Amino acid sequence: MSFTLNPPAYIQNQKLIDWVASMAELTQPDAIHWCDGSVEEYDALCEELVQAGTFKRLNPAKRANSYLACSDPSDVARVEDKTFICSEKKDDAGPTNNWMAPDEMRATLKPLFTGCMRGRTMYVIPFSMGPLGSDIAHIGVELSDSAYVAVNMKHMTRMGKAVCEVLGKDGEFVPCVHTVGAPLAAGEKDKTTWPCNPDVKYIVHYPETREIWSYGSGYGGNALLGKKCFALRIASNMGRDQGWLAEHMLILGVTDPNGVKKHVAAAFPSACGKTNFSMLIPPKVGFEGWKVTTVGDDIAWIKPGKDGRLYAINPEFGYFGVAPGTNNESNKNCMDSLNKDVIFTNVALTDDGDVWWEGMDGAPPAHAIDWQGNDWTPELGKQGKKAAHPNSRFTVPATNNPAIDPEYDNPAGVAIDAFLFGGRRSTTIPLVTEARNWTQGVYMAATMGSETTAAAFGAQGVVRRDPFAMLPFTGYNMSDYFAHWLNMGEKLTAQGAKLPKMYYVNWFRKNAEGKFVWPGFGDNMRVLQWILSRADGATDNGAEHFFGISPRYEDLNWKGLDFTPAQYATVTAMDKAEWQTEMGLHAELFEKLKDRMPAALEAYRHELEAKVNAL
Ligand code: TSX
Ligand code: MN
Repeated sequence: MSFTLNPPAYIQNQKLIDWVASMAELTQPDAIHWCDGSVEEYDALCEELVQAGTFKRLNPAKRANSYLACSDPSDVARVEDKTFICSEKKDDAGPTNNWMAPDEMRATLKPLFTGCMRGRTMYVIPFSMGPLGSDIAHIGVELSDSAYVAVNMKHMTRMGKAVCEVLGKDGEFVPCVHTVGAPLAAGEKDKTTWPCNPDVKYIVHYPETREIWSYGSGYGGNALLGKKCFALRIASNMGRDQGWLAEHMLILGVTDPNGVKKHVAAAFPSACGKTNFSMLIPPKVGFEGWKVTTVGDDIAWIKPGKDGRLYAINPEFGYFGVAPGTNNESNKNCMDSLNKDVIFTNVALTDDGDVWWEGMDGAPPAHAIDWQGNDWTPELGKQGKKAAHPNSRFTVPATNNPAIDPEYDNPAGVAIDAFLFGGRRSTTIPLVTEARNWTQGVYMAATMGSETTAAAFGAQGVVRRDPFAMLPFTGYNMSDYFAHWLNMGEKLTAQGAKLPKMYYVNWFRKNAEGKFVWPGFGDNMRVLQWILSRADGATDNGAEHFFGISPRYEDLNWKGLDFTPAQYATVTAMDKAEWQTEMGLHAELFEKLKDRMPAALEAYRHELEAKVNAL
């Protein structure tokens, strides 16, 4: 080998050292860089990326300590059709995942990974998902030949030396190997500022051996392996085996004027405004003294405590959020988080060295460089040409959020009082419904659907089922995942624990003219207030219907908002014909998942169907 392994003295874990040695032998990098997670290291790597042309340094007077990277046009999103769950048995991956036998996948990947890091540096990136040393947290180590990945991992996770100290001599870690899949011949230089493999991509998970192998992409969830790959796909397997939950949920805290604080965890499919909801600012009028704080915007790891309550941590340390549509109206706290220390990917560059994206406040700039390096003007914008890619992103530490929850780094997590589930539905699903019990809540989450928005992802306005917002992220059989949720409920109930209540919400009902009726955003606080009153034991502020319990008009706080009972009727109406269609779609989903579908859910589906038909 042309390099020396040379691990720093603070790395005491022989298993880690041996694994890095064997992976270096396989991938044959020119050098190995053990990331310590320091600011000096971050600055040096960013400078290297600037020199390589991958990063543009933004104008420090506009965006302090911030950079813009623009990717290869072929490498702009997660690649779900190249994402595999390689369990020994196909049925354990289930009908919603791509599957290949582990032996076959290993044979496929072996030649691809052999020499894949030639001409590049292998970064050894130790990271903790969750507060250091928390007994809900877990450690991973990512090997990557991308400095872009290393600096993004510093924002997105707790990364570096301190993690190695927690790992100690015999701590366990999830091994994650990532390559852009673009080895260089001796003396060859990159011809592009975003090396990747436009033709071959694999995002591979071995759930039984808890390994992640990623080939060919440098983007987001394909490359920052702590996030979707570890914290959801592998962790969902760990949670099933160990009795906890790895969920695609935001976590927020709500403090009332008396200083009483509660916490909710909420699962929404993509394009429903999860990050916005996690940073919600309550209306000024009617909610004096109320405060919402962010624990996390994307992922929750949730574990029963000794008292039987469910405690949640955010395994991440930063936000990797979609830029377009983010502005001071939709998410002021997020905009304020983005004033410094940001890595932007695939947004537009303005002439004064700042960034811009569609849906930012104010008028668009008269001229910008679009994410592909071309001149852009508002005129081109009117013709439909986007300055920022619709999936363009910001990466920023969560500590930049002015509304970060004081408990965000508490190793014990926060106790969850309510679970929210919700998709984007222009019809059928009312504003908010409380499930009468755990099973009915699991059914609501399991049958959750959302209307597609981005034309890039197929037809618009079609309802796609996305159980628990976990369709792309459950690392095992989806029906087994439902069973795990039911089991958790049963186990905790048997221990005498009081389970969080579950709610199905929908901010996206439209009227006959196709206009959104519910104001959404900060006004969702009105729904949250009702939910928390229920979680607190209120029982006389709702009306029963076939699907659950919803607030009557007079049960919500309308102070400061002009919203009529007629408008309320449009966002809460439940139509028999619509629900018959809905039940038909539930039946389709259950047919697909029938092999291991828990009987309790199938029984409840029949019960619900009968109630709908009797309306
Ligand atoms: O994030 C959203 N939330 C949650 C906020 C806490 N969005 C944006 C979704 C795309 C990511 C929403 N869009 C929400 C919402 O509650 N509601 C809507 C629909 C909507 C859009 C615009 C308006 C109202 C509702 N306002 C006007 O038309 C003025
Ligand atoms: Mn997500």
